[in-house]
Amino acid sequence: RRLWLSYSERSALAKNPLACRILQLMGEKKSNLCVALDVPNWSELVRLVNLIGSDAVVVKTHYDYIKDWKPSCQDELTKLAAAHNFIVLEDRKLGDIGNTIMGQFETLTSWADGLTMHSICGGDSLKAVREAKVDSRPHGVFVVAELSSQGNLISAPYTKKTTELAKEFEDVVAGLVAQNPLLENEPGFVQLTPGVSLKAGGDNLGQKYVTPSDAVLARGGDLIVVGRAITRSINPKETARQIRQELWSAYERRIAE
Ligand code: BMP
Repeated sequence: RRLWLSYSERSALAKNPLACRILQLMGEKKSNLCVALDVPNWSELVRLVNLIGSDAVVVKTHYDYIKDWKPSCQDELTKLAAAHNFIVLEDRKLGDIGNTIMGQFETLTSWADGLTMHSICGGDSLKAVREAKVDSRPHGVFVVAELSSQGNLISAPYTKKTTELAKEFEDVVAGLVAQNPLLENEPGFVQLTPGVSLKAGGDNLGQKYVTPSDAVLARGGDLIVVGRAITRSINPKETARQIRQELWSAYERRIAE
C-alpha cells in the first residue's frame, strides 16, 4: 500500500522518471516539503530560495505570477536548483487539446522539471505529453484530480476518471494533485497536496487549509505544498524549518503504523 511504504522504497516502484527522482530526493533530504513561491518579484523569489531552498524537495513556481519574469530567470532558477538540490515544478495547469499541450510541454520543460496539468481534455492530452520531444532529464506531469478551493467544479466521477488516466499514462504521470488518498494501491505515484498552513482555515478567496500533519496523515499527501504560510511569515526560514519538521514527523508516524 502506498501510504505505508517509505519514499525510498517507493522510488524503485515509480514508472515515471520524475516521480522516481522526487521520491528518491525526499528520502535523501528527509523532507516532504514543496514550497510554493508565489511572490511578485524575481528578487523576492531568489531571496526566499536562498533562505529555504535547502529545506524543500520541490520549489513550485507560477512563473506568470512574477511581474518581472524574463527568460534569463530560467537559467538562474536552474542554477539555484542545483545549488540547493531541489526540483522545479511549474504549476502551469495545462489544459488544452493535445497539440497545444505538446508545444507547451516542450517549451516549459526546457527549464521546469515537472508541470501540473488538468485532465479536462482527456487521454489525448496525456498522449501528447508522452509524444513530446524533451531532453533526457527526468520530466513528468502532476494531474489535478481534486482542488483545495471551496466551490470548485470538480465532481467525483471526474476525480475517478482522472485516477484512471494517471494509471493508463503512468510513464508520464508523476502523480496527482489531490486532497484525499486516491491511488492507495499505487505506490509509484506521488500525491501532491496543497492547501496547507500552520492552522486549519482559509483565505478570503476560497482557499481552504488543513494542518501539516492532517495533510500527511488524514489526506494521504506525500509531497505537501506550502505557500503563504512560509512566504508571508515574519521569519520564513524558521517557519519553513518548523513546517518541514511537522511534515516529516507525520510521514514517519504514517510509515510506522
Ligand atoms: P498557499 O499555500 O499560499 O495558499 O498556496 C497554495 C499553492 O498551491 C498556490 O500556488 C496554488 O496555485 C496551488 N494550488 C492550490 O492551492 N490548490 C490546488 O488545489 C491546486 C494548486 O495547485
